[in-house]
Amino acid sequence: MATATRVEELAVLFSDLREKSLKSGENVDNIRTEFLRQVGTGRAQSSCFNKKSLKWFVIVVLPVVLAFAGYYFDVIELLHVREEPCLLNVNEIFIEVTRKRTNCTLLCEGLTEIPRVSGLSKQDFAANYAYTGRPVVVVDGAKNWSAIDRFNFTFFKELFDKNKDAYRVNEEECQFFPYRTDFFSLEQAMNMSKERSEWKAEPWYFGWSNCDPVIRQELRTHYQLPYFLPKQSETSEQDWIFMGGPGPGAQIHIDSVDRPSWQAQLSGQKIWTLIPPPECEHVCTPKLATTMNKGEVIIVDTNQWYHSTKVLPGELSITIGAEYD
Ligand SMILES: O=C(O)CCC(=O)C(=O)O
Ligand SMILES: [Fe+2]
Repeated sequence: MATATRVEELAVLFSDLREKSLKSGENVDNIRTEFLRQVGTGRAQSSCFNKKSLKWFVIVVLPVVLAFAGYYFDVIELLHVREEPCLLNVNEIFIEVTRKRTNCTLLCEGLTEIPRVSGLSKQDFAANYAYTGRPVVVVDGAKNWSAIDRFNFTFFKELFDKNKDAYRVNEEECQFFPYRTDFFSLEQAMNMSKERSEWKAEPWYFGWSNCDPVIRQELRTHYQLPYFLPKQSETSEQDWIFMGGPGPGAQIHIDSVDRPSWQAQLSGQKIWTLIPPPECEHVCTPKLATTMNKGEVIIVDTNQWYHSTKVLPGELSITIGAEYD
């Protein structure tokens, strides 16, 4: 069966499953909570089915799916996914099945482009963007942060060289996304050849969340909570850093994290493309895109928008971000 047809069939099957679960009164929150308890919250990672994910898929997730799906669809179809290991990502399947329904009016009605604003007051932010899911770029969001001058590949490498233990902490407690590279860990990525780090060898783009307190403290001396976020707005303990040169960044995906996020562009330029969830297709503009320049902050609810990124020619793109309350 052609890959595209298989993907379409699976999309229909999962969409069906989701609808039927909802209609039969199943509590999506429970499925979601159980799923997140088993695998940990996180951004969708572009990994394929591997031995580990297959193990928990078979032991934990499959019974849950079977319980809810029952005889609604042919399970064999699902198992076929293994024959083409990169066809679907197990995280993404379950994010889609358990994703909460979106309020499309709030999310995107009348939205034809991502607004670019400056001098955004806390009140304006809270009323129009913070919890509506409406994306916005705050062009002066990271103005005057020393991170803009300080953060580059060498800065991060030296920081980790001084705190080697942080690699272990991050590996055990946080996430690393290699995207299209062959890196399997942050430590390996940070130890790439000088030539490659200077963008003179194979291209790279990767991201990670930081769980190490020493690294966190050092990073936070170079940036603040964006000024338009309420003071009590708890910025997550985990900072997310995405770094890489011109070319593809994150492929299109949707996340299952607890809260919406902000992300500041500290170096280079990156295009964000946002696609509304399928249930909002009749209300939303089909695709929104914006170019992030140095010093700008984007607000996106990555749980509601499918999103992808692409670095423009020029400087290395470096961003930092976090979830907010
Ligand atoms: O910045 C990127 O390239 C991807 C960011 C992302 O996927 C996220 O923040 O959820
Ligand atoms: Fe994401």
